[in-house]
Amino acid sequence: MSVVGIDVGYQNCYIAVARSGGIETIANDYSDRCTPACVSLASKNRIIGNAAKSQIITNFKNTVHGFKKFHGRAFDDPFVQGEKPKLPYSLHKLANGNTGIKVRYLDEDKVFTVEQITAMLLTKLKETSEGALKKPVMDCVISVPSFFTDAERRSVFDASQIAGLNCLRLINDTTAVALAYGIYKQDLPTAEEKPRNVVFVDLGHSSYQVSIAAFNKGKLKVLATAFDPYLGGRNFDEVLVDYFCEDFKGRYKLNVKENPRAVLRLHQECEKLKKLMSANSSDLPLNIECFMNDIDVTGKMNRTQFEEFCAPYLTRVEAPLKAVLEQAKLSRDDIYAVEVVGGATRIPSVKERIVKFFGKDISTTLNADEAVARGCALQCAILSPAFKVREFSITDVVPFPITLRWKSSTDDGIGECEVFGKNHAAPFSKVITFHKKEPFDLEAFYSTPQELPYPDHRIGCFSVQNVVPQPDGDSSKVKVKVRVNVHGIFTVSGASLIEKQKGEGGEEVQMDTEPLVQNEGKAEDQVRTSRHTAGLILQALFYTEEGVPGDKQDPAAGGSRPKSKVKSIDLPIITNTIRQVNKDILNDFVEYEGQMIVQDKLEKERNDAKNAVEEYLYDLRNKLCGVYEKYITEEDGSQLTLMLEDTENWLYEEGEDQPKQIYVDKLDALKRFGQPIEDKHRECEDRPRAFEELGKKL
Ligand code: ATP
Ligand code: K
Ligand code: MG
Repeated sequence: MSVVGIDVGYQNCYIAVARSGGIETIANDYSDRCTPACVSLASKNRIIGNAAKSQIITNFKNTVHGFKKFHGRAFDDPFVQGEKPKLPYSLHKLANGNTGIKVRYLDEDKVFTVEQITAMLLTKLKETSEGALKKPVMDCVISVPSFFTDAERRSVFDASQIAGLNCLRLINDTTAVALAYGIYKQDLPTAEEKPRNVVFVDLGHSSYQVSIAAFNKGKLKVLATAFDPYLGGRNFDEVLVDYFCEDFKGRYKLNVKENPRAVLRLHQECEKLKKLMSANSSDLPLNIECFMNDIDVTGKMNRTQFEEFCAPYLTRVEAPLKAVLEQAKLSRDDIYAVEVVGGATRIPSVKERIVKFFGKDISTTLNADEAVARGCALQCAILSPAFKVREFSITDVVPFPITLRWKSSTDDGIGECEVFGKNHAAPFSKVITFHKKEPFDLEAFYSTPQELPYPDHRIGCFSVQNVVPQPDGDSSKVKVKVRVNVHGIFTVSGASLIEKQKGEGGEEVQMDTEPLVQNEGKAEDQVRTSRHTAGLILQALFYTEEGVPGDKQDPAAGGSRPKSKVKSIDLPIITNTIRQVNKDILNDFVEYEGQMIVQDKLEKERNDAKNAVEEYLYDLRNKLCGVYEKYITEEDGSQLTLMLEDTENWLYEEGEDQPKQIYVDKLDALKRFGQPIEDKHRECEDRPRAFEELGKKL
């Protein structure tokens, strides 16, 4: 069983694999370890990754990129509406209000969900890893931005399922980086010593994430995360594009913005220029031939100008650095190192600002592009029973506080309780006790909509079913287990009704407006194998230390339940989470993805069959005027040459687009003539050689 880690970036994806020798990143069929997050739909197949990137300009309406931020978002979401006019492809409102992507595929208009598009990308990444590893790949860990909300995480998770992957964990980008940093460190402080605090900074193409992790031997604990979800390399590209659009309007009288193809080309050139400016402070040229209306354009810029134009974005580098320190209640002196990753941290001014803020040099001991994927692969190896990895426990944080609301059954009031505060440890389970006579709904939402980089603060509704009063008419005690799971997703993972037994008497009765909230030791997350035992004990200690309002001992929770007296009945829960498609639709997507994979495979085989005809034809023709010349009569030779010419013409006309079998037959027909000549040639080559060998033996 192989395990892989996948960094699905807004622009760039990386795959890393755990092998006995360590972690390696995998190169794709273009010998590139970076696979562009790009999917192009065509009339016979899908083109994904590097090949799709070269379709961005030629097939712009059907080449989808920059879709990562559409996960879990409504079509009416202000962010989506803001992006829409800038996109070369069309968005479409789905029946459930989600964001769909409209393209031509197999000569039909098609709308795909963002989960389907990401699944296509994941399918490609899966195939790349399977090709490199020569075995099936299922188990994986996928990275997501630390600020992704539940809807966004569930959407990415669904995409992994559509692609047939078994995602063991959605891990936060910066947590993956922290793991890749910490697991190899031999000199971390012991459990008793003060932890080593390290800041991780990731500035990618679309977002900016910062976190602080505290390291001790064998463990890392994320203390806080901060972010600017809308700051990344793409903003700097846009500044350059806007500048040159104005510049070209003045100097060439071109209205670039109304020509999507020109805008896309300008984008690509501006990104190149931006990267060059990172290494070079002098004036740098921008040249595009035949840009618009057959006009060649040129322009120039230098780093000082760039920094001036981008100042509004560059000043945003500091705020999350400040915020993360404040949340972690640490000062700059408490920071042992600042590790930066992500492509956009290569911009000198970004680096300078980070250095200046912390008053210390930044370390770049990690591979800025691959660290996230490597961390994902490490996490996958830790979670997989197939691997033995150095013991290392990871505690992450909840990025936004979560509140539960329920309707009281005793009066018409609404009950509410914040179940997970900001930066609460995750994954984590809690048990809440209610006293109810009838089924009830729990609504979960983020408590602080104003700090959410997402316009909808709802998480979902969880209906606890089959609740009945006790035989004596009293309320029943209902224990509900809520958790932020290993993916950072909130769930109501279980509910049970505790039946009073005869002669029990004296059972404490609680008002259901003030439910009992209890922490629970980590249940299923880390117990996979015994090698985690030490980690588990640390975790358990940590859990009981952390007090929660209303936390009292409840004899029925946490394993020490008195035997015989209490009978507990599991209650079904109906889960209705925001923006998530139901299981049936998801299954349809799984099936459809399978069909598209088959279609791509057939198309590839068809193309291979066609290429085989072409290759054989050219090869034979070359040899007919060369090595084969003496094995064929002049007459036969010219007849065969004519036949090859016919086939070549056919390939460019009628034969351009035929079913696979036609090409296979064509090849056979050619071989019927070619093979005897080849055989004769081989025989004559081999005969002297055989004599030689014989001679040696004698
Ligand atoms: P995200 O993390 O937002 O999902 P991503 O992971 O795809 O995005 P990265 O691969 O980390 O993003 O970084 C890509 C960005 O880094 C692009 O904007 C790219 O132009 C920029 N970048 C890469 N190299 C350089 C460089 N030398 N100078 C400036 N910017 C660079
Ligand atoms: K990336
Ligand atoms: Mg990234």
